[in-house]
Amino acid sequence: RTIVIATKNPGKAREFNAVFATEGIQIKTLLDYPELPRIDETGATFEENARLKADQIAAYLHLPVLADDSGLMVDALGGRPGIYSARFSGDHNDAGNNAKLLYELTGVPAAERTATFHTTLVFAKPERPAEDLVVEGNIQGQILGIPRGDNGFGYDPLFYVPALDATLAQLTVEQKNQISHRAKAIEQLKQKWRAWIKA
Ligand code: ITT
Ligand code: NA
Repeated sequence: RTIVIATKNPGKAREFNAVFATEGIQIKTLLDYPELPRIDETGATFEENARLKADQIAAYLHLPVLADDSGLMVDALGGRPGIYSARFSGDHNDAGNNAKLLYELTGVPAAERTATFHTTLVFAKPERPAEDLVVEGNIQGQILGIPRGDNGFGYDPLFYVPALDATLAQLTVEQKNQISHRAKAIEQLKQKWRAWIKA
């Protein structure tokens, strides 16, 4: 069985691979299909953006496609960057996005630096596009003033999880996959798949 993950983000690809490898499901990503056109994320919500990615790639490849749209909501920033997390600093660049986040939170005390990381997943089957599956997952944390850890990607070095006394970048991919926003969404998806296969 092959599923295409509609992502060009190697960090996401690594996490999906680590989960699905143990399930006997083979993963491809858009990194395996460099000829596909870019999908413009013009939606107003995570779900709309994930659906844009899933439906367009499923139509191109005629394969089942799972799309991930994720983002960081920082309470002190009124929920920003949210759906604009990938482009927060103006271009799609982790270092720039993290620098922008630190700058915007200058002087905000630790107790007020609470944040939520969110993932929405949309699973689309090319033969039944109206019957896609939508799931989501969240994790609460705090935005540090100084990055910690070298694992993960994106905002992980700044996203501190108090219960673990670690940032997401201080976890192995297996540890992150026990607790993350993305892992929770994937768990929901697996449950829906089970119900769907039985139906
Ligand atoms: P695709 O659309 O190709 O999947 P993307 O990186 O553009 O890749 P998003 O639109 O979901 O993905 O953007 C989310 C932003 O948040 C982007 O800057 C990511 O690097 C970052 N991000 C997503 N998941 C993350 C995670 O688990 N930990 C840290 N940062 C994450
Ligand atoms: Na996005």
